[in-house]
Parts: sequence; structure tokens; C-alpha cells
Amino acid sequence: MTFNERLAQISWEHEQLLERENKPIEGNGVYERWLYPVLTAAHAPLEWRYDLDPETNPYLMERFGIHAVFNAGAIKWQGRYLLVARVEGADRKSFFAVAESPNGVDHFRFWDRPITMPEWGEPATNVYDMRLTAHEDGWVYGIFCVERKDPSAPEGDLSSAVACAGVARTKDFVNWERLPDIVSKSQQRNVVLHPDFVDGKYALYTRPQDGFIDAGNGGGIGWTLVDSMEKAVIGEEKIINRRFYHTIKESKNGEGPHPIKTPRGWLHLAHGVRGCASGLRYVLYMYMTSLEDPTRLIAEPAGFFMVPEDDEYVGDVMNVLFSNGWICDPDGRVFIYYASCDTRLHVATSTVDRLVDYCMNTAPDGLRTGKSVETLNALIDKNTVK
Ligand code: BGC
Ligand code: BMA
Repeated sequence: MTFNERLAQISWEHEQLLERENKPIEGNGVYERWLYPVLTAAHAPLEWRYDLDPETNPYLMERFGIHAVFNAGAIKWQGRYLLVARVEGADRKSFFAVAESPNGVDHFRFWDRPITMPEWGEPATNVYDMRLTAHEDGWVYGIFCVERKDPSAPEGDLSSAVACAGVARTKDFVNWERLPDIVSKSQQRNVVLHPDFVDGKYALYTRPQDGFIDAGNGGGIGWTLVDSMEKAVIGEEKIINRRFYHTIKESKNGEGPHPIKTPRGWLHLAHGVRGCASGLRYVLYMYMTSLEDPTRLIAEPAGFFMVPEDDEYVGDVMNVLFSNGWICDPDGRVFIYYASCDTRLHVATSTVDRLVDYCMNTAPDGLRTGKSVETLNALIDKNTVK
């Protein structure tokens, strides 16, 4: 193929992908998955991947490999559905890029350029998993994981890392003001800003952990209040959602996007991790906290909300669903953006009513098999005509 033939072909294929309509798949009553991923590496603009000049790139080769698009923060902004995705290059570095859609389920297109995130302190080796919060103070904050090589790692150890929470704020998603990384006594990878002031302070969901990978004695998802986001220091962390033996979150858990305020309480989406023969298994689960006291757990259905299915099992890091973005429309529709296997991004839809019903009316985990059978028998009794 000539340069021009090849360019015509890849442009046509790219446009087909971007214009493809999505459709919902009937599910379990709680949510509907949609057939096609909303964002993949193939959605990246051709201008990002190719040198389009026949003089300097006669074979029309990719010059910058985009490998995966996943774990996106999400927000409704000026009537449009915006995702701030984690885009990972062939070089394993990830960065943030905004993609927008008119309806939240398809036609997502990246803006012209990725986000140029200002550095703070020692330049980051990697950044990922941004949680977006339109805060009561008028700013949109992005809190994300900043990863740097562990300076105390022995020579030859090129894996040990230090993770902390980076903070930036914006009013247009193009220009970001970087604030100091959040100070914390432990490493932090899943820090999320609550949208409202609480007692006049900023409230953060945290995830204290012992090491870079190990949650260790960090009991689960924490909560802390800080005076300012311009100099945030995590002091006392109150654990609001614990980990338990033999559950989907026995190894680790972390807050997803910030919770949605509903008349019955704050609705949370989180991830739970357990170890198994095939490595770490990441699944999504939900819980609710009280409006009066956002640290008080009021409902938590047993087990997972979503796990990988079919093709979702296959990817770079197998057996992983992860979500750090959802959008709640004024009519109560909820768009849940979840990624599979650190590879691609999908959407599932539900409503606030259905998700609250799911949380309030699904039995909690009894933490042992006998309790599970009791719960099951109660349901069967209810369904059995006497
Ligand atoms: C990866 C993340 C992962 C973390 C812990 C990082 O280096 O980029 O995707 O969550 O390690 O395994
Ligand atoms: C983590 C997260 C994600 C990722 C997951 C699975 O700890 O921070 O970036 O999706 O591991 O690799």
C-alpha cells in the first residue's frame, strides 16, 4: 500500500470506531453493561501515534505507541460527559487525557492534546487514576497517584516505588494548577476528595498502607479532614470501610470515585482485592454512609457489585475491574466507567434508585458459610408458595 492508501485506510477505520453506536445489554437488574468499550488505545488520535509526513515517515509507521486507555476520572461539564483517562504508552508511562462524549455511552473523542500536568517536587516517574471532584469551593480537583522510585531501595532493585497523592485543580480541564502532594505518614494510592465541606474542612477518603503494594495493617478505606487543599496533611485517619477475612476485599480495598449524595445516604463505589493462584483479583463493590455522619457505614451488600466477564478477563493485568469515575445525571441516571485488566474502559448504567435499593436490600456479608445459607434459605422461603 502507498502512504496515501494506508493513511486513507487507517483514517477510515479510526472514524468508524469513534462513530460506532453502543448498546446496552440486559443485566441482573442492578445495572446494564454496554456492548462496546467506550475508550481503548485505538481511540487515540492518529496525530498522537503517527508522523503524518510522507517525507519523514514514508512507511507511515507508528512513532508513539499508545498501549492502553483505562481508569478514568469522570465528570459532567457544560452538558458534556468528560473522562480524564489514564493513557499508557508503549513505554509504560501513563499520563492523563480528556475525552468527551455528548451522551456518556459512545462517541467519546479525545481532545487535541493530553494534559500537560505541572510537576511538583521531584518529577514523577508515573501518574495515574485521577479522581475528579467539583468541590463546593468552586474548583474542580483532580487527585491522582504519583509514583517515584523508592530512594531507599537497594541497588539493583528497580521495582520498589513510593506512591503518594498528587493534587491539581482546574476550571477548564486544560490548565491545571498543581498543588503540593498530600503529606501522609504512609504511602497513599487511592485518595479521593469528598465534594462537600464537612465542619468547614475538606474531607478526604484515604487508604493507609504499609508498603507500595501491601495494605498490611492499614485497615481499609479511611477518612480524614484537612484545613486546606493547598497544603494538605493527612493526620488521624478513621477507618470507615474495613477489610475482613475471606471476603472480596481481604487484601486491599480503595475508594472509587467520590460518593454520590442521595436522600438515603452517600452511595459509594469501591474496589476490593484478594490474592489467588492467578495473582491479585480486583472487583468492584458498593457501600453507603450516613448523610449526618459520613463516617458511619449504613449499608453494604455482601460481596461484589461487578467482576470481569468474558473478554473483560483478558488484558495487560488479568482479573481486574477498577473504577475511579462515575457520573450522576440530574434525572438519576448513573454512568459507571470501569476499566478491565488495565487495558480498556467500559460503561455500565443504572439509576440512583436502583443502586440504593441494591445497597439497602441486599443482605450484608455474614462472614461465614452458615450465614450465607441462612440468607439464601430466607429468600427461598419468601419465594415458595406455602
Ligand atoms: C501500576 C499500577 C498498580 C500499582 C500497584 C503501579 O506501578 O502502574 O497500575 O496499581 O503499580 O500494583
Ligand atoms: C492498582 C490501581 C490501578 C490498577 C490496579 C490493577 O493498585 O491503582 O491503577 O488498575 O492496581 O493493576
